[in-house]
Amino acid sequence: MRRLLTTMGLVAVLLTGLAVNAAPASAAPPNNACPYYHLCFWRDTHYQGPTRDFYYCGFEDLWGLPWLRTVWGDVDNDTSSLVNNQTSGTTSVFWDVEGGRASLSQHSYGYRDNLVIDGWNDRISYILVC
Ligand SMILES: [Ca+2]
Repeated sequence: MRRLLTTMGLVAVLLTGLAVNAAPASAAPPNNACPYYHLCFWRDTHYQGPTRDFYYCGFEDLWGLPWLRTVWGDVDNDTSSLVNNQTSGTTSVFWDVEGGRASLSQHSYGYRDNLVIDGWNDRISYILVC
């Protein structure tokens, strides 16, 4: 038992050290920011600004697709944060056609609060939902 407690103490110290040295964790979205079974995009980082969400699995071309509740701008090359709250265990894929067809993926449940940090700010043009 004493050995187990010592081991647990060592693990706790190591985890504490990791937490101090790790990069700032991505901030989770507010509750209900993205409904279950949806993939949600925001124009700005940290889930701010106009939004758009995708319910159906499949391919989407974002060119010309307007942000909701705004009078101008479209989703193409403008997404700065996202939440994947699609069916658990699925993965959505995002492409930047201007950037040499690079792709980024995000499993569900998961989120990216700041695509600037990921090197993906305002780059997503095509998506495969789920
Ligand atoms: Ca943006």
